[in-house]
Amino acid sequence: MAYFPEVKRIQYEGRKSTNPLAFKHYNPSEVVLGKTMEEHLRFAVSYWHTFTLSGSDPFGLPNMIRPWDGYSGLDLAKKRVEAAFEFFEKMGVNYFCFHDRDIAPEGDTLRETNKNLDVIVSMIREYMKSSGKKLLWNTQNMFSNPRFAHGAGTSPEADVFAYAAAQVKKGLEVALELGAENYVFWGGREGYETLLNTDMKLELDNQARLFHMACDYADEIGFKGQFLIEPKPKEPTKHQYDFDAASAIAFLKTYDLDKRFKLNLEANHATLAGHTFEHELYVSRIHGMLGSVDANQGDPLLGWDTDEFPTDMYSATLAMYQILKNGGLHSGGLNFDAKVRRASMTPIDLFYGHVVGMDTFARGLKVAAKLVEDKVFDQFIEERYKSYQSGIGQDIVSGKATLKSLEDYIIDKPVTVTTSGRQELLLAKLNQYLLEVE
Ligand code: XUL
Ligand code: CO
Repeated sequence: MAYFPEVKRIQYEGRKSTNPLAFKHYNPSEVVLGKTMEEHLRFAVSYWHTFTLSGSDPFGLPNMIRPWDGYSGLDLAKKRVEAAFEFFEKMGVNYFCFHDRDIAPEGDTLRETNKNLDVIVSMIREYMKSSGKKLLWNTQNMFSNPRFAHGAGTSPEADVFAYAAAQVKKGLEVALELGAENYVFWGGREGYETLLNTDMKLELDNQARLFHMACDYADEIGFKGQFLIEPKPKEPTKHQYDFDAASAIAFLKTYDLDKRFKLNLEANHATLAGHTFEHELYVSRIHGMLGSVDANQGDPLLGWDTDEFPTDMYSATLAMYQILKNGGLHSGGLNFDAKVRRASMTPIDLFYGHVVGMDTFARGLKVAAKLVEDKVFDQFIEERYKSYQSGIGQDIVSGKATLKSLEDYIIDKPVTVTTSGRQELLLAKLNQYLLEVE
């Protein structure tokens, strides 16, 4: 059965195409800087936004019109799997991502829930085998169920911690079975609402204990995927512990987890933290921790996680620039943690959303590659820091200089700064590349 009969396989038709169901920039086999676009971009579909969520929000009831409407329980879960693999095929996307609860319904006990999960996981495994589609990452939903109201790994209740641990254990078994290339932890409610009732030190220690248990269990069962933490500053809690890349890295280093984890950076989480997307990618990259990306965007006028499909070419270009500087995403990819707007309720909107997201990043890749190739910013940056390559600057970076030696050097020397940072010039160059790169 075709769940999306109105759509054929989306093809690349080039910049001049007027077909809304065709790529204008994403040409999977086109080679950019020695790799195909498909290899660079490693797009993934988010199971939750595309197949599970219903359009409900705090003010409105479910309203999405979906070909699996009318089914429930495991039957619904099965229909969604069938539809999902048709969608991946038609979109030409090779990867997908899910939370455990996206793919199968919960039962009354964890044992029952795991049984439901097993049914759907074996179905997914068969579909993966026949289609060649791959799991970029899976994760556990430890934020929706009422038991996680105070957090999961950071819950004040030991039974909730135990439940979370068992859920992670099962998640890792699923990851192993489906050959997940990464395994994600997003701390949905791992944070606090008020310090008046919170033992932050115990919560952070416990969170780290859970992560260490996950590493140990992965070793025990032979799961080799990359562990990722996905930072987010707030929502649903007022303050989340993995606030941004810098705080997640500090946490990982404090608890001796930095060799096992990298980060999954999401554009809309970056902006919620008051950073640009490229800032978060840059911070992770220079610490060797840029693992994967949740490609979406927020709305500058709204203060929450709107998870829109990425259409901002400026941001996508600067993101791809950081990714290229990282030597690519390695086992990571670009996961569309993005949903169509509530008013875009028809199935075909799911295709429009992915087409524009993929084209935005494909175009970003092309422009970023040219910026890298032409060393547009590198040359300027090298020149800007030239004073550290010789003389006193070299003494500073080599560790030879001391406060005393620097005082001796500078005490009688007048210091003025007259070299421009040339920001306007550099932004003009960026615009020129954005508009003119073929
Ligand atoms: C929530 C969010 C999650 C994670 C996975 O803001 O981004 O969907 O990507 O749990
Ligand atoms: Co995300």
